[in-house]
Amino acid sequence: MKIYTNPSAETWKELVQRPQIELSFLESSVRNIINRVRKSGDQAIRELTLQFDKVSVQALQVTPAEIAEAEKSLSEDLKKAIRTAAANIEKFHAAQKRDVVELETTPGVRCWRKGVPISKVGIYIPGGSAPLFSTVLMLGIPAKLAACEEVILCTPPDKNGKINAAILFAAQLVGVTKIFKAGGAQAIAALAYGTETIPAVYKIFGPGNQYVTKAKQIVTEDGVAIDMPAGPSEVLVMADETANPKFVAADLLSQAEHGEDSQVMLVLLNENLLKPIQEEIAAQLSKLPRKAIAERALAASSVVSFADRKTAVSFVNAYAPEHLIINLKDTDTVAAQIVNAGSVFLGNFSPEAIGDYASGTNHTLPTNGYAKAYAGVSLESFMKYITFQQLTAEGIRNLGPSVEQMAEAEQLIGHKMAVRVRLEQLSTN
Ligand code: HSO
Ligand code: ZN
Repeated sequence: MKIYTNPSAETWKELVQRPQIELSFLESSVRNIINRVRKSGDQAIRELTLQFDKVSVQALQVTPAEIAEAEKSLSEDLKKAIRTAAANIEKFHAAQKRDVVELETTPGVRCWRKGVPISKVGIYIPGGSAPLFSTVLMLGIPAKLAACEEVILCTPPDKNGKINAAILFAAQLVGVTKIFKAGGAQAIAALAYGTETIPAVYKIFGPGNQYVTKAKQIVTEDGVAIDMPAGPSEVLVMADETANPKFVAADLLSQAEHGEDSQVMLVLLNENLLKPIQEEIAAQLSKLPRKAIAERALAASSVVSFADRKTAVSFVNAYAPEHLIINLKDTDTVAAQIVNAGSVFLGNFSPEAIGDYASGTNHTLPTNGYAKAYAGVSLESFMKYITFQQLTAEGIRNLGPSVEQMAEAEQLIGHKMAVRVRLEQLSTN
């Protein structure tokens, strides 16, 4: 880990910058994949699955028999744990339901806003070395609560043409409508444009590698919505002498094991903590099966130490971490000053891992500094809000003249007339 002590504000811009590894051929190869799927549908998916996932699949849709078999293969303990997590995620997201807001802005002018589900949504779950079935819960549960009619899940098959059993169990548990064996940019293209078997959706959710992320960006050109621009996962831990070095090290490592490109940042308010934390990292790292990945992520990460708390908080807000863990003697005071973060974990007993799986909050969060302007996935991400209005004769009499004035000033006489014809009729009655 690189160490910076009281870095001056001019250097922050560089310190908060996440490494950008945009491959030059990325865009053209992703566009090429998308075009193939648009042209040849399922056949293109099969060919690309053979090319990238090294497996030949005939039926793209997962069958009820495959789901039943997956359920049977899982231990009761794991199923129970998944149900516990699902119940908390459901509780937290159900509480985000909003009533219709209705009010009279001017006497006789009634306006209201109603939330309606996005009827067709797609969930992408990456494959790879750690198939994240927890993400199925994080996206499938709010989709169900929002009452989306079609929830389509795509995930790449393994070398045997199978899908991870826990992914299938979680998908079934949360009521995903259809599951398809398709991964990468080709899955995003299928969800955006549809194929013979994979239905097109209006909004696509879920994490993925650079190809998936680029594909999600490209399909937005055609009006398909996406959850948010995604990058590698991140954590920033703030610690002072009240933090437990063992816990801090474990939290940093739990993030680092996600991938070599994971972003790990330690902000210290007491430099004496550095040594014990480093010792803990070394001791715990040696026991991790994903040691090599975590090691590489840590090598690219930083420790920033500040003598002044206010400056430290400003730095954290400038970094805008996806996950923020605060282990300070004045955790609550500092937490109240955080304005840019995806999700915040307070005190020594609130590891990010709990939020990743089971506390109830969503783990699909803005990375790469996007927390300055974006929020994590919530129930609202699966809804849209339609506004309505109805005016009585009294309403248009009250508000019409203001609109006539404004329309005339914008030189839009047609607008003025839409009001005038009504006011004239009312004055003749
Ligand atoms: N930390 C990841 C979520 C996750 N962790 C899933 C474990 N499984 C992004 O928030
Ligand atoms: Zn995680």
